[in-house]
Amino acid sequence: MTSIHLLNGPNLNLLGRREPQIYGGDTLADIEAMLQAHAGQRGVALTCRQSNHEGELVSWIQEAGLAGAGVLLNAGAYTHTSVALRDAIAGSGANVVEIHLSNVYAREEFRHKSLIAPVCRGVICGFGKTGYILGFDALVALVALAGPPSA
Ligand code: CA2
Repeated sequence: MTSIHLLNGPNLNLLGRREPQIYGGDTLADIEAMLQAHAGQRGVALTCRQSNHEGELVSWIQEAGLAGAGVLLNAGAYTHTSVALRDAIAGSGANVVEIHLSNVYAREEFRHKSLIAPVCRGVICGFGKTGYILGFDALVALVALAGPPSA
């Protein structure tokens, strides 16, 4: 069975409580429930996790790679700063799709640079929670086409 791990990074546990004009009004639990329903319809196993800690995200990326799972990753602000996440993605062998709720290119300049994008299979941003569905479908297609990732 195809397996996808949804990993959300720092502060995304606050979704729905502040800045709805940027990130929408849904909570992270709402988004995870939406994606679980979608995964169920497609017969895909989905694991959802969130952490504010860089090292925990690194461990989860490694774990997904070892399990042969695809990773849907909203790394939050670590997107713009984390060499550790970049190295974890590059070293994991996992297919990783980077997603963002907001259009980071329409925001502050420091959000225009992603350290992880070059080692991800693709990037989706600016579509709000719909981006999670788009990224999920892209990952499922990638995993189906590619077969198991190389060790
Ligand atoms: O647009 C995205 O999904 C981001 O990954 C969100 C990050 C931001 O640092 C990235 O540049 C783009 C921030 C997530 C913070 O989420 C909050 C939600 C509600 C209240 C406060 C923060």
